[in-house]
Amino acid sequence: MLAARVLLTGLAALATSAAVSTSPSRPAPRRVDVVIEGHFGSFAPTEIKANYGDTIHVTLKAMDSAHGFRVEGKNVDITAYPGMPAEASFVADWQGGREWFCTFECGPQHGTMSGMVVVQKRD
Ligand SMILES: [Cu+2]
Repeated sequence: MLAARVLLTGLAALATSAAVSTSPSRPAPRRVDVVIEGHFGSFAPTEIKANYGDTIHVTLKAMDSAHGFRVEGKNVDITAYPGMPAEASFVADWQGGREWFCTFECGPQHGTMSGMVVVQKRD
C-alpha cells in the first residue's frame, strides 16, 4: 500500500515537471525522427509534422522497388533500395505545408507518390 502511494506521488511529480519543461507556447527545437515506407503507389505515413526550427531526420525504406524522397524547395533528394534504406536530415525553416515526392521511376503509380511536411509556427 505504502509502495503504491509512493509510486503515485512520484508519478504526479514527474507529470508536473514534464508540464513545466514542455511549455506548449514555446517548445524547444528538437529532432523529429520519421521512418517512411515507400510502397508501390504510396508512402506510409504521408505526413510529417514538426515545429519551426526542428531538425527532421528521415529514414526512407523501400518496401518493394526503389523509391525516392525529395522535399519541394529543399536540398533533400535521397533514394532507397530494398534492403538499403536512405537517410537525410533537414531543418524545418518554413511554415505551412511542403510536398515531398518520389524521385525514382518506380512504376505506373509513381506519379501518385507524395506526402506533406507540415511545419507549425513557433510562437
Ligand atoms: Cu516512384
